[in-house]
Amino acid sequence: MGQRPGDLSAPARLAGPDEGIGADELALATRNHGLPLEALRHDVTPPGLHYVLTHYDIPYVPDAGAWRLTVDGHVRTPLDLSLADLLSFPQVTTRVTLECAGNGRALLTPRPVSQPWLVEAVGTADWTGVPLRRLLAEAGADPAAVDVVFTGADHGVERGVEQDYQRALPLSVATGDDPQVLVATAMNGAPLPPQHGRPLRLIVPGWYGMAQVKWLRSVTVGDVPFTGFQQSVAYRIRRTPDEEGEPVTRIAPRALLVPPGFPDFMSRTRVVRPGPVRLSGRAWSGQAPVSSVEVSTDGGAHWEPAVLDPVVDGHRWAWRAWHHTWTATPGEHAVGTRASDADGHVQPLDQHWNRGGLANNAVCFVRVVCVADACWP
Ligand SMILES: Nc1nc2c(c(=O)[nH]1)N[C@H]1C(S)=C(S)[C@@H](COP(=O)(O)O)O[C@H]1N2
Ligand SMILES: [Mo]
Repeated sequence: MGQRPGDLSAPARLAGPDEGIGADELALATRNHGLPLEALRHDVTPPGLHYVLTHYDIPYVPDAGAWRLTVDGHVRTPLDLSLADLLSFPQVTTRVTLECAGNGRALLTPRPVSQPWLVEAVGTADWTGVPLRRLLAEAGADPAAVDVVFTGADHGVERGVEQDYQRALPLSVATGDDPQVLVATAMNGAPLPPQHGRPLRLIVPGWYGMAQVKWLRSVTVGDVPFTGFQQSVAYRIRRTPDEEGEPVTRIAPRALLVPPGFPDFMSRTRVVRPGPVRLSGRAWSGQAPVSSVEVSTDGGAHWEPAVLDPVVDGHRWAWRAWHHTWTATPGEHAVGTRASDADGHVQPLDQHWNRGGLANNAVCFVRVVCVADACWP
């Protein structure tokens, strides 16, 4: 008997009580990098600093001109489009904060063994492309259809299932205008870089990363619910292995801090001087607009309101800046922030643990040591 792809995958598992990050997790972490948190200072994340997550390999696309995007399934007229065809439609640019649903996973106890994100799986870009609803209207999607399935050009095996990366959206979301879903061909005014989906990707503002299908090659309108691996096995909130679980959809609120002062190389502990320290950062939610940000410098015992900057130029799907002045006193401090949104969602202090380590938006604290003077050996 030959080996089958299914034999290659280890089953999903949780790390043991004192089990450190394994070589398998490290291999994923070096491929899938986060946003260096000091880059939270930028409204739009500079090239190369946006987080990256790719399940399999980044496809090699030497000639974007040869790429085809098909729109088929339950449609009146199937489409077969080149990049040039897509660029002939009216283009829309939307500033969007993307966050991986696994952000915060490695902070959970027990830790689900997977891409071990701390809190840095986030970034903001200006995405330009054709509204998906325009393409679905052009093809004449059946209004009675259920799901629209998006297929990427990347291929792999995951937990024993060989697959193309595929995700679906309900037809109402795919054709909706709040948010307006884009088939994006540009990131920050330039063609998409290979790691972000060259030459085409889906952008679903407000939804977690798994919905943002990169290297998009087909859009298929279906009359039955999509049950592919990334929809019905992965990306579901489950506490036990056997339950059906809730699907992961929109981004829960989160605020993050630009690490104050300067870091210790290994521990990343921050060092500040006594006196006023300007704390700043970003906050976002895909569920409703962010309504407030609070800051604690004592590990969550007391909270003070931060100043939340206005939404910039109508960019409602992008993170917002906040700031707060803290008077630091010598000693050790645990500095954290939490966001609330207009629908009453507040970042929890306790983890909402689930087996996939998904949508963990628990507040996290940064260790800050305040010392009066430099005193180096
Ligand atoms: N084709 C394809 N699209 C994909 C993925 C993938 O592995 N293959 N990963 C998804 C996940 S889980 C995330 S978090 C986002 C990351 O987008 P980025 O790398 O541009 O930040 O892409 C999504 N789109
Ligand atoms: Mo992700």
